[in-house]
Amino acid sequence: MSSERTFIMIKPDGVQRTLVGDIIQRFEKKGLKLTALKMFQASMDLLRQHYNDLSSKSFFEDLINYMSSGPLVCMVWEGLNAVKTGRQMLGETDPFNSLPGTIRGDYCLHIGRNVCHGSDSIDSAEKEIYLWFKKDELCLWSKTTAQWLYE
Ligand code: IDP
Ligand code: MG
Repeated sequence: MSSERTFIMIKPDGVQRTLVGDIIQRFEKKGLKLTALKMFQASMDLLRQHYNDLSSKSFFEDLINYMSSGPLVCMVWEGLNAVKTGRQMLGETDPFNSLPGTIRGDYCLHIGRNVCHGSDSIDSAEKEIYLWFKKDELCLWSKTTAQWLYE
């Protein structure tokens, strides 16, 4: 069984709009394994590192202000195809293009308030996990239901 991991982060609008429980439940029900979880308000510095590849975009400073405006819920979810599965569950970057049934399709309207982040590749997932978590914040545990999730 693959142990791919992805970094999922509920943004300040997701926290304010009381979507934390629902978003966690979606990942839990899907069958992915939660291996790290923490809530805190990030510095602009950390967010600038996280969104480094977007630093030339016109919306970059607004994005950093938005993301640092309140607490975030940071998570690591593990399982088969975790990265692509996470992206499918999120929907498209612009909620308008996101199908109903996805997180962004169900819960938001505007690209600048799209409630949740998910890594876009295995490489960026590994970088993001170690940007946001210390090694000892990751929990190693076995799911007793694994035999009912994987053949
Ligand atoms: P992603 O979150 O779906 O991976 P990215 O292109 O990596 O999308 O952009 C990161 C975040 O930047 C988006 O989730 C969104 O919050 C914000 N963003 C992206 N494009 C725009 C835009 O055109 N206007 C405002 N905010 C944007
Ligand atoms: Mg992205």
